[in-house]
Formats: sequence, structure tokens, C-alpha cells
Amino acid sequence: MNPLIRAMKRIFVFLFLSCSLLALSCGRTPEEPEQVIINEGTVPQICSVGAREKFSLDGAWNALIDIYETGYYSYRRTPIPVGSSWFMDRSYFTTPDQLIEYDFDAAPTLDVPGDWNTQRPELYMYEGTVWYRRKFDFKPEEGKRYFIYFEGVNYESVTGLNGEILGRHEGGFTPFCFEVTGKLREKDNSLIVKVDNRRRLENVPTVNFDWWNYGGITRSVHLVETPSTFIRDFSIGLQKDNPEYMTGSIDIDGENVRGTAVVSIPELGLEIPVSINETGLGTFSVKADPERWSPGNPKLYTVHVTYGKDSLKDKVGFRTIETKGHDILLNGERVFLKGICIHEEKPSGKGGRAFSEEDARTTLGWAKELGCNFVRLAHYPHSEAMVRMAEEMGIMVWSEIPVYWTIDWTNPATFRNACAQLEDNIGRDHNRCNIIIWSVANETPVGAPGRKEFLYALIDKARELDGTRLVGAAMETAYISDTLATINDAELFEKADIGSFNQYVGWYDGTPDKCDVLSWTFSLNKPVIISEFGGGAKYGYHGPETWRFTEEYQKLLYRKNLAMLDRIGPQLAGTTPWILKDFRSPKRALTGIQDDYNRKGLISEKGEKKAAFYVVRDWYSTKQ
Ligand code: GCB
Repeated sequence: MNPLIRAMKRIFVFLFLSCSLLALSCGRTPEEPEQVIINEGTVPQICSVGAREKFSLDGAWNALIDIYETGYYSYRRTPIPVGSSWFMDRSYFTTPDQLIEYDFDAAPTLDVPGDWNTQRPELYMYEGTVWYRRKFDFKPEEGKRYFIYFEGVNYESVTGLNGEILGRHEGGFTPFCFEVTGKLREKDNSLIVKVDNRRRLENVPTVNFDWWNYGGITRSVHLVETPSTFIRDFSIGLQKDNPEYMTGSIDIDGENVRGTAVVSIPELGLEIPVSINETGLGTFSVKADPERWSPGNPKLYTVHVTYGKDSLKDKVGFRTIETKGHDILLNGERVFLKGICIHEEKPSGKGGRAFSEEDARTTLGWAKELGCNFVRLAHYPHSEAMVRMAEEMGIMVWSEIPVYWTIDWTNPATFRNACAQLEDNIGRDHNRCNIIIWSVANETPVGAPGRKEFLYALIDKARELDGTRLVGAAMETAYISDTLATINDAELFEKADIGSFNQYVGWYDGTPDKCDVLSWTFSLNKPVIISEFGGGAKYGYHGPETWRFTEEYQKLLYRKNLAMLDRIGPQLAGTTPWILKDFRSPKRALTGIQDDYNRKGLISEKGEKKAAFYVVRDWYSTKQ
């Protein structure tokens, strides 16, 4: 970008954000959506952050709990000028003659990455504001550019560096970054993030959802260093209609962007010059025949991209994914998606948002034991570590944004927010070959005003950003008669590439016997995926098959459901039962059984396998 425009943009953002904190918080009513500002001050995503020079800002951050937002608003609830707000990081103890009623140095710490709920007992159910502060020394190099990159902060954050507000971000599960070139100092940088996880009607997700509202800086934070002109993004894959060709694009950011980038894959003997135009973009297409990535052969190649002084490398796999009639074809061959739904919660038995490679390995290891080649990462983008680990382990992925249940369909700001989350999700993961489905929603109410336009626009957006994968949404069940059921939304089924829907026959919908008499029919000859089914059981709780929450009931429910699903025949292209592991949800209040856990896991929160686990495992062992 032209440096003058960039500087003007920065001045605008600075003036806007620091003169008036008001603009950050007012205008958020559904009646005045046009005033809502989504993601102010952030810069376009940088790809392959894992592969770049970076400095970790993880660790212990000082944290102040501020339920009334005292560091942000005056006693009249008017915004405090930034110069008097907690972004200034003043200290009572160094200047006791001044009235300063906070002190980050004296405040206890919270670990980053990490949710706050599982770090302090008093924050178990906390929904509100916590201020995080990290001090660091850093010597910036002349001619380099610097970015603060957040992998994920739930839900809304305002970030300040050395007393200046950098910007604001909404959405708990997607990365964002701010450019800080010229703003760093050698000693004592003060990075402050005000995090607010309150649920709001207009948010995505909205006020009502069936998982724990873990707050905080839940994923890693990095200071990324790049040359002044750098590779912001690249994409590479097999051409959709002609997979004999490898195609891709490169996006260069900086001054003097015209030039030639080189993409090379030494293992394939490929070295591709890519000419970059004056807007920083270049595309390529070459004949190539890489080994195809698949669950049976999760082959990844090291791809190098260089441009000027910048170079990066990443591991990339190559495959094709398409539908033909009612089949899903991976590399041209029918594949049955032996899946399972997963929430991003630690496998340790103590709750908490998962973020590490180790968590991902354990959780995906359980999915493998179940016989899975596919996971539905519900109901929001999981960490990059999770997606990369699945790719390495040969597991295909359904990736979803949290457009969940009944959101504020007619609010344009809600749409912009959902769209930004979709863009950032695809922006982060478009080179991950294991992602085969982008899902834009879960169980949304057919007929709600504005809902259809909202979802269709998201589907169009996903296709525009990435035409190489399948696009869908988790729909629901509709009854044609007492014994015949279908997908509840024929129009959305038509619009999507697949017919994926949730059904709870035997749990919310009758008892398991209902499966014996129920048949399914579909209006279109497209692949059908049952994106959820199941029921609850507490591990170790035994009793008659008719008693809910016993392992016996859950086992029977699965046996009967699987027999019913088998009767669908070849149109059934895959299943993702709900869910791999019990997960925390404040909606689950039955003391002694649920204890704040949704008990529909095939595995308990501690990793103990329930009887139904083996029923699903045995069924998957019969599927090709
Ligand atoms: C659903 C939702 C999922 C819930 C599940 C349940 O249909 O999609 O988020 O957790 O049911 O357990 O009720």
C-alpha cells in the first residue's frame, strides 16, 4: 500500500479511536447498525505465521478484572479520554502523589494463551471485562516491519500499545493483527488488551449457545517481523476443473511490489517464477503431478515462497474434493466421511479452551481410535494448531463459523461480523488441504426474516473466496409424516453443495425405538451428511436401557440410529455424531449427572470411553 495512504489511514484510525472511546461502544443497538464498527485498525491477515520470524508474547500477563469497566468509562458512563484510561499503564506505586486507582504491576497474572475461567475460581462463570497487560523489551531493526498477531481473543478486544489505541476486534475464534512498525521502543513496551466476553444479541454467536463462554486471550500472541516488502499471502492447490495443473496466487505488501516471486517445491523439482503486478498480486499455473493427500497417505510437501528479501516455507498437501450425484469424491474416488463432532475444549478433564498441539494430538488421537477420517470442528474455527495436526494425521475437516441458532438476521452489523469471521477463517486456512467443507451456520430457524439472505450471502462469499471446497451448513429435520423425515430446508439444500443436517431421534425426538420405523427421503440427489445425532450418558452410570443418561440408553440409541441411517443407502455420504467428548455448558444443570457438562460425549471429559464409543467404532470399521 502507498505509504502516504497508509499513514493517513493510521492517523484517521488513531484520531477516531483515541479522541473518542464513545465510538467504540455506542451505536451498538440493533436500531442503528450502520454505526457499528467491526474490527477497526486491524490490517489484512498475514498467512503462514507459524513459518515466520516471530517473537512470542505468550506467558504471564498482569490482569485486572473490571466488571464495571472503570478503566474505560467515567462515573457518568461516558467514555474516558484515552489519556486518562487504563491504556496509559500508570502506576500508583511509582507516583503515589497522584490519584491512580489501578496498577498493572501489582495485579496478579493470567496465563496467555488461556481462558480466564479455568485459571481462577472466581472467574469460573465470569462474563465481563478483564484488562491484560504484557511488558516487553524489543529492539526493532531498521527497514523491518512489525505486526502484533493475535491467534484468538474471546470475544471483543480493544488493544493499546504504549498508550496509543491500535484498534478493536470482534469475534472469539479468528486471528487478527495490527501493524506496529515505528511504535515499538527498546525497553518496557506496554501492550494492553481489554477483553470483554459479554454475550450480546447482535454478536456472532448471539446470547444463547450450548457451550462455555470461555473468555480471555485464549490463543497465542506473536510479534511478527517482516522485511519492508513482504509476502502477505499465498495460496496453492490443484486446479479445480483440471487437476493436472497446480495453481495459486501471491499477495505482496509494501513499496515497489512489482517484481518476480518464486514458488518452489524441491521434492517435485518445481521452481515457478511468478510475476507480481503493480497492485502486489501474481498468479501461476503449472503442470504438476504431486502425490495426493488422503487419510491413507497424508503426504505434505514443503513449499518455499520467496520475494525480494522475504522468504517463507510451509507444508502443503494436494488433493481434489468434489461431489458427483450423491457421492463425495476425494481425489476422484468416493469417500465415506467417518466423522465425529468436536468442541475446542482441553482433553484434561478440567475444562478450559484447548489451544496446544498436545491437546490437538490427544483429541484427534481419540477420533482416530474411533475409526474417523473426518472431524466436524464445531461450532467455530478451532485453533490453527488443531487444523494443522489433523492435516498431518490424515483427518479431513468440516470448518464452521459460529452463526448458531437464532442470531440477529436483519442487523447489517451482525452480517458484517459473520462475514468477517468467514473471511478470516478462510484467510487463515485456505492452504490446509484437509479442510473439505466450509460451514456457514448451525441449526438456524427456517423462515426467520432476513435469515435466508444472510446465509445465501455467506455461501456466495465462501465460494467467491474459495471455489475449491464444498460449502454447506448444518440444517435440521422436517417430518413429512410420522414415519418419513427429510431435511427441513429444501432451498438451502439446493443452494449448498451437500445436504447436512442434525437429527436427535431417540433423544429430543422420541425414544430410540422410533428409529425402527422412521425412513428418510431427500429432494435432491446430493450427498447427505448427518452432521449431528446422539444422546447423553454419564460415564459409569448404569441402569436399564430405558433410563436416560445411562450408558445403556446411549448405547441402544446409537445401535438403533446407526441401523436407521444404514437404511438411507448410498446417498448417506458421512456422519458426525454429537460429540466426541463431554464438554462444559452452563445449560446443563442436572446435579449429579451433568454438573455443567453436556454429557453427549462418546468419551467422558476425563477421556473414559463410554459403551456407545465402541458401537460407533464397530460401525465405522464396516465402512469404506
Ligand atoms: C444441537 C446443537 C449442539 C448442541 C446439541 C445438544 O443440536 O447443534 O450445539 O450442543 O444439539 O446437545 O443439544
